[in-house]
Amino acid sequence: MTTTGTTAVSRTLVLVKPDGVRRGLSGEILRRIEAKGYTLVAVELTHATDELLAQHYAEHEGKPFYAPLVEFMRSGPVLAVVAEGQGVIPGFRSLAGATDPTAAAPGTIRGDLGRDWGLKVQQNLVHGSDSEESAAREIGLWFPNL
Ligand code: IDP
Repeated sequence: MTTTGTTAVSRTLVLVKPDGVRRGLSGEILRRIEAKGYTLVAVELTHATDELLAQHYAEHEGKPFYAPLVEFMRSGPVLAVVAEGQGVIPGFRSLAGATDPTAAAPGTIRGDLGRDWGLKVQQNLVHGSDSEESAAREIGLWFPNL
């Protein structure tokens, strides 16, 4: 038997990216988060600024997909969400599935709902923090008053 051993309650930052909002999938994505048993702590529809995105994606600066990624994230509103629960950081990433929607397993958000649209950047519907440190940093960026 394997276990992730995550018993602590933590918080993660989820973004429904512009493709998810545009395609009317925000409700379905929130439904999956709640159906898993996580609690929604904050939800805000927002149009991200270049400055916010530069901070959010700082680790990817210099990579070939960085500029198209930021441009895509600026192409429409984003639904920013803080979700809370036991093991929510790895748990939401399991719900989201692999980065590439074509490779993402069925049953996951990206596997069930995402597609490879043949563009330069992967429009993969959602972002989820990848560690405790990232979650704290990203929640501070998107929800400075939380
Ligand atoms: P993640 O969102 O699954 O954590 P990251 O590696 O953190 O994936 O990349 C951030 C975002 O950058 C991805 O969600 C995707 O939109 C985009 N991206 C990552 N790798 C590539 C790539 O190789 N080509 C195009 N876009 C990419």
